[in-house]
Amino acid sequence: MEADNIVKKLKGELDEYLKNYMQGKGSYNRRVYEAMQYSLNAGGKRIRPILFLLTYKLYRDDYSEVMDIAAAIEMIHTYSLIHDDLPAMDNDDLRRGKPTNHKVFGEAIAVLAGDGLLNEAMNIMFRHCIGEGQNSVKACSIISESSGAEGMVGGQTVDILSENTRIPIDQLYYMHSKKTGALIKGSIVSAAVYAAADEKEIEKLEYYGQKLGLAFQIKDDILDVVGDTAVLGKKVKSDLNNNKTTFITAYGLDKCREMCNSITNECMDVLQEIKKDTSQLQELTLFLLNREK
Ligand code: GRG
Repeated sequence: MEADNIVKKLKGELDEYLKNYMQGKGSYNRRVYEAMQYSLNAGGKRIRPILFLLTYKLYRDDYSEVMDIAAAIEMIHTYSLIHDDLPAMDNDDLRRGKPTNHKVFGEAIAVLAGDGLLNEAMNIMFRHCIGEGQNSVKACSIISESSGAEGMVGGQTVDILSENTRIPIDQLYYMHSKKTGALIKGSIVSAAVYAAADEKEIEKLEYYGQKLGLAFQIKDDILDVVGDTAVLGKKVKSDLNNNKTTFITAYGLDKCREMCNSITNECMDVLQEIKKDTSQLQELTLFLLNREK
């Protein structure tokens, strides 16, 4: 219960930070900020920055000193959703319960809004690192790499190339470990590195991040089949309609539910091995397993 309140508090603080961040920015270019704000403030769960802040909080009390990096992570995630929804990619009309960015602002501005968010995230991280020590640079480099061609962009590339084909299981795991998993794992590991956790604990958190990313994706595939558009805020059966190989097409719904449970248990086990109070991360892990959106 207490942990739940902390997660809510962090989400509230992130929402506030992100809402204020773009306020009053721009002149002739104001439209791109409007498009960036539109998606940024459309009601995301803020899972990745919350994971970053909770991990940082295992080792350091004052998480407000890294709130800007947490916001940068959410900007990267939001950019990826805007681009993923474009007609050239998944061609979706609904995201976070609202018309997708290109439906409101047009394709050209939506592309630019995504680019703008990614660049703004990098600006924030560079500014943060000026005058800080090596750990801040290492942490921001982990976040940047997890978003790039060896991370999220790489996974999305495989996803796009896999439409209308049945891909082998190892390629499915590769795709998701990069597309969804990399930024989730990166959010956790970067925070531990920044907070100077010891090597053994960073390894455990890396394992936790990897497993959590996998459970998150399997759950996402389950929700795509059994979820409710009104609750999810996005179209369901999108994978089926785009003729994609998913964990559901590979293993079936029941097995996926079983896998989601057992991988979540692995997450809980490794969190319990860490000699810090991981109760807030444990709560969040269970919340992700049981989420309906
Ligand atoms: C365009 C480079 C590029 C990458 C896109 C994230 C992504 C890669 C695509 C989204 C497609 C998708 C539905 C992936 C499944 C997992 C996922 C990332 C779900 C959305 O994240 P949530 O549930 O969303 O955290 P909110 O809206 O709560 O932030």
